[in-house]
Amino acid sequence: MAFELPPLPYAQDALAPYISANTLSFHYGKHHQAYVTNLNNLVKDTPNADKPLEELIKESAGDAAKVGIFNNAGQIWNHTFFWNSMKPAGGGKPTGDVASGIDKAFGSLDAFKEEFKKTAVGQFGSGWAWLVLENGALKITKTPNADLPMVHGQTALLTIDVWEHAYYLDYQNRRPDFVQTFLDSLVNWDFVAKNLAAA
Ligand code: MN3
Repeated sequence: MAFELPPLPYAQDALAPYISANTLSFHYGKHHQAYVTNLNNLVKDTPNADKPLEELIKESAGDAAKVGIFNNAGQIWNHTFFWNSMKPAGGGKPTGDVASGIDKAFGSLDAFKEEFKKTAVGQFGSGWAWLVLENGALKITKTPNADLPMVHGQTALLTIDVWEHAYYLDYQNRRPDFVQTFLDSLVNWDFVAKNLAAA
C-alpha cells in the first residue's frame, strides 16, 4: 500500500489574499506531493511500505541509514498538520482550555503571538515553528528541516512552515510579515483545541 497525499482541507484559493492559490498550487501540489512520491520510492517493496506514517517517523528518527525516510515521512506529516493549522477567515482568539493554557504559559495571547513570531523568524534556514504540549504545559519550539515534536516527547498543537517555499511567492524575503499574517488571519484555533483535547 502506497502513501498518499491527503486532500487539502479547503480550496487552493481559500486562503487568499494571505496565501495565494499560486503558492498553494506549488506548496501542496508540488512540494507536498514530492515528499509523498519520494517516500514511496524509498520504501517500495519493503516492510516499511505498510507501516503507519507516524510509526515510520519514530523508527527512522536519529537513524543515519534512514535519514531519507525520516525527512520525507516527516515532511508529509508536517505539511498535513500545517494545512490543518490554518483555515479561511482564521485568526481571532482561542477559547476554553487553549485560551487558559496560553494565558498560563505566556501571560496573554499578545505575548504568545510575540514569542511565536520571534521563534518562527529566528529559525535559521528551513524549518518549522510549533506550539506544543510538553509535560502538561504549552510551549513554543522550532525545528530544522523535517524535524518534528513527536520525536522529542512533545505533542504538536499548531505549526507554521518557515521554509522559503511557504512564503516567497507572496512575501518574498519578508518572513516576519508572513508569520504575523498567519497569526492574525489564518490560525485555526479549533484545530489547536482538538489537538489539545486529544493529548
Ligand atoms: Mn513546506
